[in-house]
Amino acid sequence: MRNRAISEELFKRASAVIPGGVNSPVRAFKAVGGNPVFMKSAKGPYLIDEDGNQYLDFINSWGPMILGHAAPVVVEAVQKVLNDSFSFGAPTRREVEMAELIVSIVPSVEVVRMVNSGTEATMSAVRLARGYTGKDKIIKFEGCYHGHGDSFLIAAGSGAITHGAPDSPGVTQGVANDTLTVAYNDLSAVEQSVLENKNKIAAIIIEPVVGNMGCVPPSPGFLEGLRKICDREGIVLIFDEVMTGFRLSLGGAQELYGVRPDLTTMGKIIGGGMPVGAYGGKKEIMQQVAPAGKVYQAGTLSGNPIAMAAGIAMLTHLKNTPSVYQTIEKTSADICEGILGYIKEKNLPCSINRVGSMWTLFFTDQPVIDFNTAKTSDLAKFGQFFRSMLERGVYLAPSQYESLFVSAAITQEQAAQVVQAAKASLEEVFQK
Ligand code: HOZ
Repeated sequence: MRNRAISEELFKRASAVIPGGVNSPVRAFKAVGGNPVFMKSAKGPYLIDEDGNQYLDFINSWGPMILGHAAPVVVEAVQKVLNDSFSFGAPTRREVEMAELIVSIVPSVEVVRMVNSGTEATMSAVRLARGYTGKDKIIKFEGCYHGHGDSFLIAAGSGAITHGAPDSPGVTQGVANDTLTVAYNDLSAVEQSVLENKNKIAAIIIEPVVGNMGCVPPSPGFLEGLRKICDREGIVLIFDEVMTGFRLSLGGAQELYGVRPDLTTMGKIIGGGMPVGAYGGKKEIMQQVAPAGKVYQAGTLSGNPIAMAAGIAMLTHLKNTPSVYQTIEKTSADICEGILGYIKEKNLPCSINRVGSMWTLFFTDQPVIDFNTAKTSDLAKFGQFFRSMLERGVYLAPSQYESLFVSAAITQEQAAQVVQAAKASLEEVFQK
């Protein structure tokens, strides 16, 4: 057993002054057993904890660290601007450069507004869709998670389901009434909901590839079908690309699947690890945002100059280095095929979903296509697997209902080590 005495001590102190000892529920180990590990530093593919233990990282800050930790290109860009002050509350050149960069990369985005997190982006995009259409209701998909805005904490995935509150207390009935939920990948359920709420739906918001009930890809034709329904009914289609943007391809899931949403929400990679989000889309809709239009949205730190420097460096690097996407695809494929080979050989009740560098090993033999099938997973076995991998120096998301993220910093040799660790852990879990 690894020594984590300092982590244990910090968790004890944290629990006295921070709810649950963590500043975001997904960091807690409640669902997998044990206490969270406190990290001290990270470099490339490795996290190093307060006790000096080293882990190959498959969370990568829940997505942003696509190049691995402390990527020199991002570190240098931040170092260069640190002495120019941290915030102005006035426009800066870097915000213009960032907006131009995003518009040049994300296929459907003509105009973009910077915010500070993915949650802010999704809340703002939905308000905009309501202001633009003059309608109130939204459709979201069961198990999708779009940050912690009230409208989205209905049948929510990620930490909400992990900690047993997919419908959070504190969300008013009025807000809940305006959020309609349907099963992911079920186009006829969407048609039915739209029919029952004719001319009342402002937006359909979706993770085009879900990360928040574990990784779940869209069925062929599903995203295209949503596009058609939205066009026919005058509904704003919002792709939440906070996780998938700049990851599944440079232009995100919308580029990968060739479906253009009306609005896109972004976060994670866009800030290179700094707190950055953005929402953007068709000019006609985005021009409704204040002060161009009347839909109000604001932020003291929006477009923060240090965060913009990190984001510009990250996006510029990705734009100029297509090999990043080849690398993470190959590493992810090698790892998943290696583990899947073992699952088949031993006939284990497990399955893997993968799209590019997002993947989840589910402890169920059912194909996971939506929230209900994700929930057939054996959570106790997942917990055992998680703890075993942690002991073997591999840091996974402490929940079955999360996607893992692969960075370009992982070498072929390290990928092979992860496969070996997974085989040994599966052997332990199933005692075969
Ligand atoms: N939304 C991410 C997990 N699926 C990470 C952010 C968080 O909830 O802390």
